[in-house]
Amino acid sequence: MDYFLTEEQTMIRDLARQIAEEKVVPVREELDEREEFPWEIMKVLARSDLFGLFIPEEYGGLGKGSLELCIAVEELSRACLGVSTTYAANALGTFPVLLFGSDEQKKKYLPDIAAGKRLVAFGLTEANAGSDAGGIQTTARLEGNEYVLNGTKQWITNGGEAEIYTIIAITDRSKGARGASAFIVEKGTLGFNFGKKEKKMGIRASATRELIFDNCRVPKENMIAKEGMGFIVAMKTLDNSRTGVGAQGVGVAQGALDEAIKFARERHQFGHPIISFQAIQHMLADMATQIEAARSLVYSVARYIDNGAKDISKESAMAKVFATDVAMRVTIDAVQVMGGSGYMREYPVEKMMRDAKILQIYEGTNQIQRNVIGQALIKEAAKRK
Ligand code: COS
Repeated sequence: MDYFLTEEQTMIRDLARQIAEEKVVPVREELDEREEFPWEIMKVLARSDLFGLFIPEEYGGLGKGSLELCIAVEELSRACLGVSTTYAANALGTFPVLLFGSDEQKKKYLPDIAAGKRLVAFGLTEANAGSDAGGIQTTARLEGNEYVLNGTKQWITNGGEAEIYTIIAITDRSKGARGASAFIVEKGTLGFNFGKKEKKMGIRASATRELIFDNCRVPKENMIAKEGMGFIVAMKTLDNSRTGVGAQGVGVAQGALDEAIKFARERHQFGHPIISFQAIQHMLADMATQIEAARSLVYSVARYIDNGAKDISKESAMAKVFATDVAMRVTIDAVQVMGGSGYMREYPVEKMMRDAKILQIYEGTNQIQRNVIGQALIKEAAKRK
């Protein structure tokens, strides 16, 4: 379907597609096999200005919005979700500064982020605070002109590789969700260390590590927004990034459909290419229809955000939950269409299916997304009364 992208949006799509096809596809299997962080590809993305897409021009970026970011993420995801996760998690980590940072913080950090010189990671999750984000235990205690951080963040994408970390920690436990605050912590700060690299089912090119804070002192100026606003910073950050996870779903599903169609045209059984059988055609038709519906929703929500919508929680949760459930179904079906070959590592759909699973889990499980949508429906109904 033609989404009537502008000339610039089409250029961004074509550029990201070209990088995906020329630089990502040839190495994705090896990156997955070796669980290797895609530094070379990150350098290519940096040289192509793709890290600056959503960063305002005054801070060295291209000043584009959510739709452009989604388009780039979709194209990278079509080739490799491990690579696109590294890129998208960088945006996730940047949103707290972009949405709530002071002018000084933006001036200090955004130009390097836009240039792809320094990667970013977002630290919210802990061992006992996953879906229950309000249950975090990491503390930040004010001592003179510094906050002293103690605690451990778990499963942090880009952990260890990123230079800049946006961290949510408790500054006043008695205040519940209103007692959390957000901080910028730079790699190399005394008392800030990393756990071992996690071994994952999929997205194995991306790096996932613990962040360990042991009396880590950060200057007071590194607090993002005001004390007590950390939970809001985290929720708004997730509201803004979840559409991008939806775009990852669209991308990986499209990649899997492309592979399934290619295979079905080449594979012969009973004297005919299997694509001539209605059983296969119906599966491909369902896959294609679901992908188009997911893309339409993701692009619509991205445009909604770019047009200045204030409350985007429900819509971004819808884009995330729908597109990522589609991604799981479509990648499973791509393996099915390809049969025994689909199950073999020789073909990329096996990896796509493993990779897709995380989309239903990270940045809020799909059950949490349904909770967010449900709560919004209740609020809307109460307003109408
Ligand atoms: N935007 C602004 N404010 C929000 C918000 C949002 N999207 N969501 C919640 N808030 C506010 C609420 O209005 C409430 O404010 P008050 O204290 O002033 O009433 C406060 O934050 C607490 O909200 P709530 O009571 O709904 O919090 P819960 O502890 O019930 O948790 C969920 C809400 C489950 C939605 C939240 O914990 C969540 O998103 N969990 C998933 C976390 C996640 O995505 N983790 C992924 C790891 S990061 S990659």
